[in-house]
Amino acid sequence: MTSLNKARVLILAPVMDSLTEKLEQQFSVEKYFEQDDPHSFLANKGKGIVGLVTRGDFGAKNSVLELLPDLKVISVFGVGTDAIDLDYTADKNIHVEITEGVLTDDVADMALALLLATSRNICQADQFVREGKWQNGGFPLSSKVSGKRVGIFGMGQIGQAIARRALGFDMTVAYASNHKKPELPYTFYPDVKQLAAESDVLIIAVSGGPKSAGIIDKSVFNALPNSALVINISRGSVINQGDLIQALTDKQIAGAGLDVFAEEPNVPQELIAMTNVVLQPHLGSATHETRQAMSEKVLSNLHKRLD
Ligand code: 8YV
Repeated sequence: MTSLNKARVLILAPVMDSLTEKLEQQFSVEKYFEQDDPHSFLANKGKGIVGLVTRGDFGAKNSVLELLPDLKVISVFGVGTDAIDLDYTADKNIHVEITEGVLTDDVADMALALLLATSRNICQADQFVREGKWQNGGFPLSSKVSGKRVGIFGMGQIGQAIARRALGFDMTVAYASNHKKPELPYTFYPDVKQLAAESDVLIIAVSGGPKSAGIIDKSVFNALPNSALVINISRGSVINQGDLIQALTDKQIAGAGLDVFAEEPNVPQELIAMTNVVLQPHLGSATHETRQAMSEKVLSNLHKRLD
């Protein structure tokens, strides 16, 4: 295909270089984020763009989509569609495709890594050794993970992968979600507060977006035991971040492991100052293998709708 008859695709936010290269080979690519005046660029050249590539955390604003009258597909590098108005895209017949399936394991692994790191004080103990403090005595005891009760909020693919891993640690698994999944052998609670009351660890694995925004608030932190840990690998928006900071400050919960935040990449100073909190810069799916698989899926999802 010559560049003249290649489908026109807009990259909204930077993605991996190797993916950008492949997109440039297979499509006629324009980059929104490199434009001096992105609005005028789209107002002049938006017509004829049929594919859009964006990241799960970045999404696509309606103000951008309105300038793409011929758009057929948004290919998301990720599984989150919370930053896309799905009513709008449905109304305009724009397909929204995600990198489903390929990042489940990594995100579930991250949930367990955060759980282990938080319970067993892995980061603090690493620091202790590096700072030469071991010479002066041992490190304080931590909390056991195996055998504890894990409550998983959200039982989609990622929630189920976390549950399978937790079983490997002899944990008791319960969950809260919109619907009971009768095929799963775990205890179901229709309400996350009930789940919290019965959990030593609460792992947030629900999708982001308006329906889940701020659900994990002070009423949930009140319901959790004071020894509980909260792990979030989903979206920062699901937790009321102010309530979380208060619950940690008041020792209503024992610690938190967070891969996602309300306003990334900004992390509140209060969380940074807490030693019982493990922080990650949204790395759930960030392995070579998975990012490669996600890239391939972004490309195949575009071809599925544009060829
Ligand atoms: C990615 C994500 O980190 O899948 C998602 O929705 O948030 C993550 O897997 C993100 O899309 C890439 O920046």
